[in-house]
Amino acid sequence: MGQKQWILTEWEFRACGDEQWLPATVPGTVHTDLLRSGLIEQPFYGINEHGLQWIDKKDWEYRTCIRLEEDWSEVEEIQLHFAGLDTYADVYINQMHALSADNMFRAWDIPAKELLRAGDNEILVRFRSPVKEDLPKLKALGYSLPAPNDQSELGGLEEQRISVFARKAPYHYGWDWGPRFVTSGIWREVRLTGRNGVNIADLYIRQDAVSEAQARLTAVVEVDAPAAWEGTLKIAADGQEWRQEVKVEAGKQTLKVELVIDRPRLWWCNGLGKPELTSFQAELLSDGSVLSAQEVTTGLREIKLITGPDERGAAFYFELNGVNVFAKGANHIPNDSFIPEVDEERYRHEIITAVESHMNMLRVWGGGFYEEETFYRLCDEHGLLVWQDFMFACSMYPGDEAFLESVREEAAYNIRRLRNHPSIALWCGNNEIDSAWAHYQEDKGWGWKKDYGADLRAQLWADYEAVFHRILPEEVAAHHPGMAYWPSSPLRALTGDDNQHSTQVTGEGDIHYWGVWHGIEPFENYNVKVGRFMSEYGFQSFPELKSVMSYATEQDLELESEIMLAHQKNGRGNQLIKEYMDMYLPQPKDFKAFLYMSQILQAEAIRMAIESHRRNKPYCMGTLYWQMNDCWPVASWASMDYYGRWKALQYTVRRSFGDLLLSADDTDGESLHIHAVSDLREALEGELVLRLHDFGGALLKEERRPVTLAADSAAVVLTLPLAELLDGRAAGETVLSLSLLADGREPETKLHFFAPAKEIVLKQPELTVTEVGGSGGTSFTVSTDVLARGVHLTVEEEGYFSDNFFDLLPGEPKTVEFRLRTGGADHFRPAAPTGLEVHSMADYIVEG
Ligand code: BMA
Repeated sequence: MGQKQWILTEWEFRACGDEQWLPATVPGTVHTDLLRSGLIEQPFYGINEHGLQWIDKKDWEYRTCIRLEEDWSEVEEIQLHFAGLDTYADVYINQMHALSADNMFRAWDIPAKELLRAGDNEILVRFRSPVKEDLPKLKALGYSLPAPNDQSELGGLEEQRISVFARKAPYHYGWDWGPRFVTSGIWREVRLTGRNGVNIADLYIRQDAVSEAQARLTAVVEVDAPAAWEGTLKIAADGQEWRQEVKVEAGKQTLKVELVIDRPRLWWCNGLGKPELTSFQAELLSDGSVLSAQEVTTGLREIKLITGPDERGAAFYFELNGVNVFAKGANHIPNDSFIPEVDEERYRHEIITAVESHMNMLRVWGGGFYEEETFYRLCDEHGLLVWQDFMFACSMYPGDEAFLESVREEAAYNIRRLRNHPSIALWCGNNEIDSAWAHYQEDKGWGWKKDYGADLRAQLWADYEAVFHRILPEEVAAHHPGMAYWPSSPLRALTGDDNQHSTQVTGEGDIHYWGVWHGIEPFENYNVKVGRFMSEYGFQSFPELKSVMSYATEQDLELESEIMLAHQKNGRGNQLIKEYMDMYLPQPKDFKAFLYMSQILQAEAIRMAIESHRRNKPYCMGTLYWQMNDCWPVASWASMDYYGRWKALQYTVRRSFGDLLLSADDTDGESLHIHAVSDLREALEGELVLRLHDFGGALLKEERRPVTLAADSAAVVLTLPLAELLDGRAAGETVLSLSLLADGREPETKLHFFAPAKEIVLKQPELTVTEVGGSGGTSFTVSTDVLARGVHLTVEEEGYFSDNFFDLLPGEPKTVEFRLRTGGADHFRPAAPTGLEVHSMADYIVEG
């Protein structure tokens, strides 16, 4: 076959104008190269971020030397491929200018045959400072564009917010959970490819109609031929084969082969079935020999976004292979400020954490970047649907021709790169811009419009429409036909003439509800502010002490210390956590206890939200909390911190996202309503067991009731008047334990308290942890003598327990298993941990 390939990994770098070259890592960034050369301090430590802002004001250059043997000269075509350049880069091959790049989000190809020679060749990539490059654009525009998350002051640029001019990851400029590190560098692979003869440039398995009975597909094969060619195109999958005699002209062209597969193995998302994958091979054959071949792996499935008016507003939900999906998941942000640092293991950790938390969807949010191949492959393999934003968030963007053309290229490139992934469920134009600008309602939005006169307003909206109502949907239709496009999240309707404010909830479209947190509304509002699809809502907490100590010292351990404020990017964040804690929880005894209590608080907030969203199925058909992960160690909305350590919230999510959910609600003050939610595809017969206890474990009452849960349902299965249930007992001294028992299933359990945590008097429990015989030291039974809340098991190893941060009653011991983060392919493996300790809320709060 006529193809050879060389991945270029040996590079050096320096600041332009410096003498000395230093070793570089490619893929990588300037910041991490400076760190490895010992020239800067660890960027995430303390307030080092502030001292590293000079890096983005300099130009940097990278070079490599490649020695081409004689045989390369026989190659007809040589291509130098940059999978990603961040961002304003010029490439020189043997001092000859070969490329100017200006968009981080796309790949660049250089036809290099004429520029290379046998022997040594120098490739030099020069990056212009993104700050110096874009300041003149702001000046030329004559007015500024809103970009509230751009931390320009921290970057030494005062009010000059230039992030919107660069097609570069928005969060690099800072966000309300992220530091400002405006990177430069060769952030994805560089490849030299030599080719002879006809070649398959791209293979796309278009899914035209897929059902249990049959999959009708089209193999769309892009062929690049140096000269006219005739031969056979063969497609093979799952033991089936399709052959077509083809004739191509010189140049690029697209060939299509129709494929029909009967009774296909369907791809299902987590919870609904197995995520079956199918590989397709395409070959160009001439007299029986293979001239060029490509393989793609996809999953056969039909995914639809159902929107449009219904009797209660406008629907918004996903249908997979004809089955309605209640979306359970989170918003994903980049896993690092320095993207190339994220290896496969870290991606696996995130994706397996999502799967272990019973999620079926992640949203790749629009302020980050179009994720790496590894991310989507893992989502495919583990049955996670991906809501994919285009990379635009919380800002207005320029609309000049060059910008629009760059956006079009970027969109086409990424749609084509990702379209074979069965996980991709939706292309969404942007994050929150439609609602922030609120074009059709003077008094709505984030107040941006008032800074502009009528003409500029019209201009900015026209620029918005060009990208989000024209270019992006056109590119999706052209390259990923049949896939849904939604212009902005949140949005009420596709018309683009309506929007909302984030503390209001309507019966239409998808919703970001930030009344709790940004709007300082009480947690109880989660019970009533429920929309058709909750694509964002969230509450912050601190990471655990071990993670905090990666950026702070003992003396920094204070809520308002310089370091704690530097690692809290949402202005009032630390104060807000404290205010809400004062409302809902007992007082923590010190700052270390505050860290733990902040996690309990966050978990309680999001538990309430998730339960409320799920109780409201099918009115509400999705719940994606903000946010799954972090890009550095920080206090944020994440459920798992930068180091992948599960916060209390991750465990709560794991408990709250199962196929079956029990949820007890007594907010009307009169009755206790017990809801049962089932995401199962068949009905379930079971028994509901209710046990009323005091906190010393005495059983006050027990009741058993048969229950039937319809397939895919949410219903109140029992309502009990509170007065009768409590029978004169104090609400703050009584707890109800609920279990749903069904054959062949682990019981679904839940404790319901009748009073807020703050009003419950906790006694110091005696917690006993015993190893489960025969478990090889991996499993433990935890029991207590009095009610223990937020029982927290810690060990030295990284990993997670099958449950943690749970409430425990005397007489109802709990068995948990430790699962080690192995670093290998068997990501979480049951293992015997060391240094096991157990604590509970009583250890962390001020007594009495
Ligand atoms: C939403 C997100 C992010 C932000 C988060 C928390 O607005 O889309 O922009 O980080 O809320 O404020």
